[in-house]
This record gives sequence, C-alpha cells and structure tokens, in this order.
Amino acid sequence: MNEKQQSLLLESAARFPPPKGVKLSYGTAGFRADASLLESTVFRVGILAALRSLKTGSVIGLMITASHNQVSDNGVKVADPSGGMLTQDWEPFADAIANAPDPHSLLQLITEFAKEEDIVFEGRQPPEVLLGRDTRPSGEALLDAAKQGITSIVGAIGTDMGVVTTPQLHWMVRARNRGIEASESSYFHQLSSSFRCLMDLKPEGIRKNGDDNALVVDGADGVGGEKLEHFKKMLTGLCIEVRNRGEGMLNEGVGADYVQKEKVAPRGFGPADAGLRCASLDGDADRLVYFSVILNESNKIELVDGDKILSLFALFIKEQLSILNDGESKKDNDSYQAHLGVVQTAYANGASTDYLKEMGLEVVLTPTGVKYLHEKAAEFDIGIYFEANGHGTILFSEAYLCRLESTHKTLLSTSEGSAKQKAASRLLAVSQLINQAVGDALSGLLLVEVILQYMGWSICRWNELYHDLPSRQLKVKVGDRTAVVTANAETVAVQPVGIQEAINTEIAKYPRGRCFIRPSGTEDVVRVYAEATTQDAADALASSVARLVDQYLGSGSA
Ligand code: G16
Repeated sequence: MNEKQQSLLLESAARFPPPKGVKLSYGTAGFRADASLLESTVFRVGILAALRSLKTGSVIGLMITASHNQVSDNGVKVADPSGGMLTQDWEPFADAIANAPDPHSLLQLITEFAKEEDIVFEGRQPPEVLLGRDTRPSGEALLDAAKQGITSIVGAIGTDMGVVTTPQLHWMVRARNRGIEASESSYFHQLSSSFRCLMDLKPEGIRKNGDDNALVVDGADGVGGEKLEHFKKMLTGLCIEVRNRGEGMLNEGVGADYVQKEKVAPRGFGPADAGLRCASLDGDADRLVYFSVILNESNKIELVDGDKILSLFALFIKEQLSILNDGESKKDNDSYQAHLGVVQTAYANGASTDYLKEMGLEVVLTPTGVKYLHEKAAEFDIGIYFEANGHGTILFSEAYLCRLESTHKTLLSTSEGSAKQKAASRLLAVSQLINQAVGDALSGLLLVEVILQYMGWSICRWNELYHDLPSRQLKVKVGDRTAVVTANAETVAVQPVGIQEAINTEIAKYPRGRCFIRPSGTEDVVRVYAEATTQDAADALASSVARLVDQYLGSGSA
C-alpha cells in the first residue's frame, strides 16, 4: 500500500469515529444495530467490500438493510461475486475493522490483512461495488458512508443501484459478474419471462377458475410491496393485490416475520379476506410465507410457512425429475439421476422433516442463517433450502445445468412436445425464475403460484400436505446473549454449563416434545423454539425453557 493510499484511508476514517462502548459483530446476516450506531461500521464495510473486489477481480455487493428488524434499526451485508453471502473466511476481518478504535489501528489491520490475502492495490482493474438500500429513513446517510468507505481505496467505484430488495442486489451482483446487464429491468424481465414459460407448460385441462388466480400480498410496508406493485403489471395469468406498500410503519404488525412468529393476519387483513390466498413478504423481500384467514376467527390464520414452500418445491422438482428419467435405467450410460437434496434448520417443523424423508429425499440440517443453508444446498445437483421463516431458494449446480441443457437440446430435436422435453424445459425455466444467489420472496412467490396452478391446488390443498406439530417461538432478553453457545446445528446448548440438562428435563415432560435455544444473530435476544403434540404443551414447554434462560443468564424477558 503506497503512501497516497495510506493517507487517504487515514483521512477518510477520521470522519467516521466508531461509537464508544459498542462492540459489533458480523452476525447471521451482516452487522445490525440501531441505525444511529452504524455510520462508522458501514464506512468500514465499504472498505472491506472494495478490498474484496480487488482480491477477487469481480464486482461485489453491499446492501444497507435490517430486513425484518424494527424501522429504527439498520444493517449492512456484503454479497460475494457469485451473488451469495460474503465468504465466512472474511467475517473475522469484518469484526476486527468494525471494532478498531481509531484510524491508525484500522489502517494497521487493513495493511496486515491485505498482506495475508495478497491484495495488490496498484495495476489492477478498478474495484467496483454495487450498493443498494431498503426503504428505511436512515438508509440514505448510511449508503453515503459506505460510498466514502469504498472510495477511500484509490480508484474504487461505488455504483448506487438505489432502493432495491436485498435479493435484487444479490441478483445484480451475480448478473454483472456473468456479463448480464445488472439492472432492475433485466431482473424483472428474467423473472417474468421464465414465469411465462412455466405457465405455458402447465398441463392442459387444469382448472380455469378466475378466482384461483387471485392473490393478496402483504408488502410489510417495505421495498418488496413497492416493487411488486410495479412488477405485477408485467405478469399475465395472475391477479395480484398488494397491501401495505409503504403507507404504514415498516414491519410493525406486518410482514413475513410477524405473520410467521405470531401466527395472526397482518395489519390490513381481516375476516373479509377469509378463503383468499394471501402471502406476506418481509421488510427487504427476502422472505415469503403464505396464509389464509380463518373464517369467523377474527385475525387467526392458517400459516403456510417456509417448510411448506420447501415441500411444494421439492414435490414439483421431484416430479419433473421422475418424468425426465421415466423408462431410463440407472445402469443406462445416457441416463443420469440428478442428486436432489433439501436443507433445513432446527426450526423446521418436525412434521415437515418427516414428510420430506417419507418422500425419499435426503434432508440435511444446518445452523440458522442463509449462509449455512446455501453452502450446503450447493453440494447437490439440485439443492432446495428453506428456513421455516420463509427464507430460501433452489440451487442448480453449473454441471447439472449444462447436462440438462444438452438433454433438453437432444429432446427438442428427437421428441419435441414430449413429456420429457417439457419436464426438462420446466426445470430450466425454474433455474431462471428462482434466484440462484439468495432467497427471494418475489421469485419464490411466482414459483409457488405456477406450481399451484400446475397441480390445480388451492392453498388449503397445499396446506394439507402434512399437519404441522404445534410450535411456539419466544425471545428472551439477557445481559449477554453470546453466553449461549450451541452445537449440532444449534440443537444442543453447550453453554451455559448445565442448561441443556435442565432443558432436557422440561422436554421429557411432553410427548414428542422438542425444544432448543440459540442466540439471535440479528437481534439482541436469545431465541427459544418448542414443539409438542398440542399448542398448550408447546406454549408451556417454550415458557418453561424461557424461564430457564432467564435464570441462567438473567435480566428480564421480552
Ligand atoms: C436473517 C437471516 C436468516 C435468519 C434470520 C433470523 O434474515 O438471513 O437466515 O433466519 O435473520 O436470524 P436470527 O434468528 O439469528 O436473528 P433476515 O430476513 O432478517 O435477513
């Protein structure tokens, strides 16, 4: 690093002193905190993103969002060249620079890290970072801080993509690095054309009832509602009404997180909506859940969560693969049986895991956080991952896509219009529709809609795939949530010492009881999840374990 670079870094870092007495860490989905604490962190993540671009020789993404958190919070996360999450190898560096007390110690950390990583500052193509933000009022100033961080690396460019959903920004990074135009219009074009293709491939004679095409979407008063309102004009065969498009308070009584955790209808939905198919996006539109309002039950809902979306996707993909392989023997040299797998977390309802296993699928469990699920799903030819909270997607490996494209080409020339050719076409269209970079509520919603139409299913029929075990999630505020350390994909708490034994004693009181605790990576709480055969039992188990957390870690429940 030459002197000019060093003095530019020192000079710009002096404009962003870190807040005193606050320790931040790159959690489940980047840094998150009250927005007033984040300027210096975001500035420093801007530097990190420019360094990552220098290291990889590719375009990197930086998103300002706190997703499902309250509006006064904000956050920042980095997208790698593939469009996926920042490599976990760089997270310790992110933590270190975010907490460096002054410009000189920051410079020292950067210099050492650049040396370790062989990052060369001169003679390379200029690093470039695509920046996006959600609709939070604090977003604009934080985006400016990120830009200043980026441009404190000599020659680096920060390209502002404006107010976008998190998945759009990830998609754009992936697109740019694959030579595709990284714009909102190309994103919408890819989604709408692959959606159209799948709609055209629906089996004939499937229901034609206009009502079945109607969908009401809760936009969480965030960026997703706004985008969908615009995007829906490009979609034919679907009639979408978007509510909560930004007129109310972001994530307050609305959004996928609220609907999934509270199991009630969001603001703006009520008894008059009973029987309608409804969906809810979260604050930055990377999560999706469905629901229907129960008749005569005020705001109670039937929740169709991420596990059910995963099951629907798995069923559809499995069906297309079996059409494609129909009549082919495993010994046949030309036939190739795709390796299909699904990835869940400990939050997955036990009934969903049983259902997926009964379907003959390989089910893998990872800790919470898309970064873990995504990595695991990428090990399959087709990997489907979903968290119960509605965050997930379907990944197609490059090698399998090449194979599928060539099979499709052959089928087009030998048996155009055959069931096999259509199945191959559908799979290819799914790989275009569903975001390959990260979970995306808008693309997930379109795939759900097309599959329901393909199957001729109502939301009730879909919900009947299996019956969820009653469950309850609680949050407990504690002095220091990092005192909870977990193992085995977060199913066991190894610290504080003794708490797991106490939890086990509670679990043993309930038939089919299951319960775990984990520190949140996005909020300052410990989360408790419990499941049992009745709602009362699940509630009681969750409450007793929340009390244990309070006893072991102290300082009041939330
Ligand atoms: C983020 C992550 C998700 C995770 C969620 C809650 O979602 O991307 O993988 O499930 O946080 O995490 P935690 O329980 O650690 O707070 P989002 O939608 O907020 O970005």
